[in-house]
Amino acid sequence: MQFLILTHSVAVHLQNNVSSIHVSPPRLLCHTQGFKLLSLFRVACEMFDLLFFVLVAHTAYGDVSYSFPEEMKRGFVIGNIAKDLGLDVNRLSSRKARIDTEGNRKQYCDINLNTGELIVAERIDREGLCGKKASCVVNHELVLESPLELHRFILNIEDINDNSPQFTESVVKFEIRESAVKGSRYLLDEAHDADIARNSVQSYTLQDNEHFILNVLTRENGRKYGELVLNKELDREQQKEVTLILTAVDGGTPPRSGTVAIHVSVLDANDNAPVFSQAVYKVSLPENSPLDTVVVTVSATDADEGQNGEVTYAFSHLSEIVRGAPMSSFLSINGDTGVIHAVRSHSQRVSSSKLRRGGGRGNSPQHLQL
Ligand SMILES: [Ca+2]
Ligand SMILES: [Ca+2]
Ligand SMILES: [Ca+2]
Ligand SMILES: [Ca+2]
Repeated sequence: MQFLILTHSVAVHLQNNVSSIHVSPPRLLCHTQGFKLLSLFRVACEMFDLLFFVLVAHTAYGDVSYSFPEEMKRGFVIGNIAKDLGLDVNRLSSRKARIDTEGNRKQYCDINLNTGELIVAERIDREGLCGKKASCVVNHELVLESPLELHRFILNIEDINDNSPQFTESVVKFEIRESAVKGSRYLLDEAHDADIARNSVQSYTLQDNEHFILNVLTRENGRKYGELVLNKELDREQQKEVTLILTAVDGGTPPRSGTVAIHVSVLDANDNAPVFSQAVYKVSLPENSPLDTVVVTVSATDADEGQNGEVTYAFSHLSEIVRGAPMSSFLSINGDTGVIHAVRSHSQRVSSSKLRRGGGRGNSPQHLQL
């Protein structure tokens, strides 16, 4: 048996998705000559060979990776790749050192042949390159000639907080009935931030206001969103609209934020009864007033909206007997205008007549005492 020294064998080493292909330095191979070895010895010999092969590939070149932030200017020094790979800086030019990319990918860095430094050649936008991926890795190769050497290396692009949280719309509209109870919840749009991890949306804040508080929730994927919670009931008659500003904040240093306006239109509920302009209308009528004399015009208003605020007039409980006849037989009211007429001369003999019972649209009517 003898050990032979072989040169320029090609070694390939794969580890952690990083590969380094190079012409290996001289390595020892277990070789037989002149006599037959026992098979056991041969196996041992081959194992030794394999172990040595991997060891050399790993320690002579290893895998080089560089981490640096996105958006660095051209010329930014990433690291000294010649030094890191143990290459002779003085021979970089003569060996035509150059950076190659895999496939058609853009070349993001270059090598300074005088210093061996790896420099940024092209602006790198992490969001454009990797989107929401947790790690953003770009593979490049350093190629040298005479003899041919090829070193793969990794650029690990770190996120910077260069995007603000944004809402899809600038204004979000809600219609909430004033009868909504305290604790009612209204889902809010999520804000998006193109950055990742801490640099993406971390929290929301709601402008201080009388009616709503904000509840911030986290989805299974870790994304945060909010909901409005009614904390004090609305009153359309007091305030028809509520405008709030919702702010999304990321966790960068310094933090960035984005806002959306929330417009709440308060819808009506029939929570007001008509109210007469006077609690009591006192009218004096001459005894012989003719028919259709206008006795009085009553007026009531209702603070609600639409049908809930429409007022109609009618008598109720006019059963009091006056001069042997019910009070209702003396008076009639126009349901729309509130004008009350005398329906008979007060000098006439009283007879019974029917009057409508009082009523208003919507909720219970208010009654008027004449
Ligand atoms: Ca970014
Ligand atoms: Ca951000
Ligand atoms: Ca009403
Ligand atoms: Ca109302």
